[in-house]
Amino acid sequence: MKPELDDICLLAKQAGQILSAGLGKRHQVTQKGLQDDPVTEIDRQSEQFILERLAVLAPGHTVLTEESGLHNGNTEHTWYIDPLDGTMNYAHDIPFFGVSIAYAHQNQLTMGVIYDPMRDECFYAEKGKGAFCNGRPIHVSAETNLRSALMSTGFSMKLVEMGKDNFTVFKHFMLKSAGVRRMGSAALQLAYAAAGRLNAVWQMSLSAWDVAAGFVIAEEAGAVISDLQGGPDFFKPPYEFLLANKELHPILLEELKIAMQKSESSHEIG
Ligand code: 2AM
Ligand code: CA
Repeated sequence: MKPELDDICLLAKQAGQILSAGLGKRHQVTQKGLQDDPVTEIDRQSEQFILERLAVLAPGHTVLTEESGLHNGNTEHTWYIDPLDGTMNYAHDIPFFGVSIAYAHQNQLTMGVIYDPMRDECFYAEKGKGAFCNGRPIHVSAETNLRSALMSTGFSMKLVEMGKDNFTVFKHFMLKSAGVRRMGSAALQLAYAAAGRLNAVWQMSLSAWDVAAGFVIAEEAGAVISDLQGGPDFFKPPYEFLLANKELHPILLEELKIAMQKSESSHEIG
């Protein structure tokens, strides 16, 4: 049995209240290996709460969470949980972070919820039923001109480890678009693209829990998502993707190819 979307929205909101209640307090910030991958006690409290509720709402399902990893269960039903997306912002009292919860049935992402507790905005979607924010339908933007497009991306130390270079691509799009944001919450940037606030997003390396809910919501809002070569296999490691409306997506893909060639040739010189 799968839970209702309303139940998942309520769960994300309750977890979000744990985050907002803890904001501004002193946190025990520890690093999970890489220097830009912090975790606080609030990440763990939010995750514990979600796991306890899911055990009731979705007993026996498989759950993958950021902080405690894989909880084996029925593989027909899989949940992807980020209990606090944007931990670096959170640990610095920057009020831009959220909770991200996604559900996949037979390995197909079918429900996604992203909740921003600071603005009380709940973004949600179920496959085939449209995307919404607080009850209002949301859509990707209609922007077709790269020069006017506001974009967003992220950088992670993992990229350095993987020998990938997002700086060349970042510079390329900075010069060609209306600007590129680095918002610090991968999930909320996807929700913002779904709501038409951002015109495009690309990332070179994330994790399943960062993107699963955002992919469902953005696709239901009309987004075209591909891997960085334009292929359909974007929900798999390293979770690299390009997301935009259907007019802008092919334009960005061409630019991305040019930028990535520049990046490769700069490596050859360097
Ligand atoms: P987090 O806050 O849940 O860790 C910041 O650039 C965004 O990328 C955040 O959504 C953050 O998620 C995610 N992020 C940062 N470092 C990461 C890493 N090493 N692996 C996966 N996601 C990461
Ligand atoms: Ca997190």
